[in-house]
Amino acid sequence: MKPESQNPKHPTPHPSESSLIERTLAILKPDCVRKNLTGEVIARIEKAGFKILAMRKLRMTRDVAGGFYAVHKGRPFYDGLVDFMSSGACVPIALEKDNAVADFRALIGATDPKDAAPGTIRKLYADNKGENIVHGSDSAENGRIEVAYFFAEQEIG
Ligand code: RTP
Ligand code: MG
Repeated sequence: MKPESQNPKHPTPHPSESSLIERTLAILKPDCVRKNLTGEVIARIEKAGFKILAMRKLRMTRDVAGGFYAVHKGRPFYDGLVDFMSSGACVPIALEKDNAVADFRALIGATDPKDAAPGTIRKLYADNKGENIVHGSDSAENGRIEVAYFFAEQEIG
């Protein structure tokens, strides 16, 4: 009996071919919705190679927004952030791609549009650090947790 790696029915993937498919959660924030920019931003996300797994439009209550950003509770900007995120409708989107978390943060740019690289979504569309158009998860683990905050597994496809 051949070892598995030499058995053509069970090829061992070469390391360079191994997949790093990740999930990340985007939220098109209330400023994006108010400025009628959701279509433009989604087009940029799709052109960058992200697959949309699930998407919906909703308005977060203060409790839901506060829970989502609970990691920042106690920081000076927390109350303003919760007020803003619950100030109108937003569009959470579950995304999938190789290296999705880092690639999505590169696509949206730095938190403050003043510091964001040219061509990034925040540089193009955001007014300031508070109203910065879009959220992106900051780790693969948080990507999975944040997708599950808005979407049941049966809704994802
Ligand atoms: P996000 O979670 O929304 O994708 O933003 P981020 O990772 O780039 O930044 P994060 O540190 O997670 O902060 C969450 C949101 O809080 C607001 N913020 N304001 N005034 C401030 O110093 C400050 N720091 C953060 C921003 O609107 C940021 O998007
Ligand atoms: Mg963050």
